[in-house]
Amino acid sequence: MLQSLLYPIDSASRRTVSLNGMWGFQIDPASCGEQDGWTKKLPKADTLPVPASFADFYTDKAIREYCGDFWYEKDFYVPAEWNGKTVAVRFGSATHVAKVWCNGIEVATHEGGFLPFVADITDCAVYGGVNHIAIRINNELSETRMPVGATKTMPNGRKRATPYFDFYNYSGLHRNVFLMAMPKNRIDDYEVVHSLDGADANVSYKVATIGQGSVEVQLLDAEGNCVARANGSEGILHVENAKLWQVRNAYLYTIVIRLKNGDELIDEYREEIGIRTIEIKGTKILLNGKPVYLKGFGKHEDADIIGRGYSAAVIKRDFELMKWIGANSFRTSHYPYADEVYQMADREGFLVIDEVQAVGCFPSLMNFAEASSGKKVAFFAKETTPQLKEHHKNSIAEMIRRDKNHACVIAWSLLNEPDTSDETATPYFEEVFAYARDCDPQKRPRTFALIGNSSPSVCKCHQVADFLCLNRYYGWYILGGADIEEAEILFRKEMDGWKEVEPNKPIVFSEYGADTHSAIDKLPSVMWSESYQIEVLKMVESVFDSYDNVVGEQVWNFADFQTTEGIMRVDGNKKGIFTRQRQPKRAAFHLKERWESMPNVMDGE
Ligand code: CKU
Repeated sequence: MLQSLLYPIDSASRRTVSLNGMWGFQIDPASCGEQDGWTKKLPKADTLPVPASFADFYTDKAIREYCGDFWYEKDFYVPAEWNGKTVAVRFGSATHVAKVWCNGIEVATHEGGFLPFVADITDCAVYGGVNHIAIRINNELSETRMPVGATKTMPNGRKRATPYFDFYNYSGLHRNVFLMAMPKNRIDDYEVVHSLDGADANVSYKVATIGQGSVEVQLLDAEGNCVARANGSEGILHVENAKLWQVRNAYLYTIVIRLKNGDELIDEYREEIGIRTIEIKGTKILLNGKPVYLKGFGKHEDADIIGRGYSAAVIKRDFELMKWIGANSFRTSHYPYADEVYQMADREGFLVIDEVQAVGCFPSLMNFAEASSGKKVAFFAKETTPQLKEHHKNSIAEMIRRDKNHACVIAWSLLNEPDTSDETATPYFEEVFAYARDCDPQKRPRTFALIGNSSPSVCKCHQVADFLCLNRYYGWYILGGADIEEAEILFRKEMDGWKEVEPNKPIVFSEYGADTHSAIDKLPSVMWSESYQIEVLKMVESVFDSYDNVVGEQVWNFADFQTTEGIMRVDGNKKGIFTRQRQPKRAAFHLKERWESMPNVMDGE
């Protein structure tokens, strides 16, 4: 397997072919496929579109809810002239565990359903002929992998995934699949770190290469003019009068990296990058030295029919809605998103809190509900913890390797709503947070989203975070409906507590909101009605506005989304400000008014 997660491109030396489209698909409940030769051909394949989740195409509940091994396969052509190059297939993701064969030969394995991996098929490809790729995926949940959950076996022998998290366990080939050809000696990876020098900027870069050659780097402005150049695998690009990447006002340069042997070009890689700095000072988050206020959403990759599948159309619509409403940020709750989402965020100037799929670190099927009960559990002191931590760290390394050069990524969220009530969590957090710092050349701020019961007096881990992300449901899970006034009192009490415990740390609200059925409205309001959603927003906003250490609000959720069925959910989570079809609820107009009246960059600093 190849380590580099550079996005596939075409250049003077590289070719990329999309393998999206119809693939063969077959479930393998008996896990017999590998020994029965499915690696070469699926015996009874259906055809399914890639990218997409398989669940919502079918009318049969047993397939929608299928848990276990399943296979995808596709034939594709490798041109004769690629002989002598490194040829690989890059899967944008496979949920959750995958093994890949090319022409019957094993070429890759991968764990973690939300990050890319690259199968090297150089040695088993047929050049100038048709090739076959097969991937076996497993979507079972366990406590040794993330997102965390369990898999139970029903009396009829069928397996059922029981997530410890509040989103549907969508599975399949969710993202773009690319066939790529690259030179054997090549650019393997690169990193950039920005600093400002008056009106100028310095972009220090490092390029990792495979094989011999000399490195030349250029920075082009948006018109294609070269504004800085440097030689060597490490160096500094000095940019005079740099046009900075600003929130909702992004300027993108193109970095062009060439690997050469004398005058001969060996490899060329290019990518758009934004120049900006990000740091935390006291209770402020500073972008290019100026305090920013985050306005936006916790999101999901989730839509009708395609499930968690990548759709350029859905992403485009989401960004248009986020721009319309005056948002400037989002959290990739609860997993790293498709590469193309970050590319669009770079272009549109959105601030992204990039979250790894460390969700469900709470031993309960309804973790998000039970956790608020204050029940004492020690999730990070289990027998499974060492294995889970290994997987967690691997996923962090992969996420940062993939996303480190995106200007939009301003912070890493390393866990969502873990159990922080027991001391045994502290060393786990310390290790994982230090590891993320080591992985990131830009040393971005690190955080995790704190569940309701991780209060100032209970939480044993908040000190490791560079800023706090609070998920708070005052007015919904806590004292909803006619009790909302009391909810506000409790909320303010908690905020006073944070002022004492963490007086010098910024707080971002990474979740708040109320389930709202777009068909229900009532005067006066009741819970679940559109009026009540607005009331909850107004109540929590009045609290945000009274504390100057609050530097952001990301409402839960951007849109209604699918969850496991159950008594807590009405065909999914309905906390969307937009419906699942991406149309506004009434609360959207309230947020638009509020957010458009607030500056992206705070005044008076
Ligand atoms: C959301 C206690 C809050 C847990 N949080 C996590 C998120 O994944 C859920 O969808 C709450 C909710 O709506 O309950």
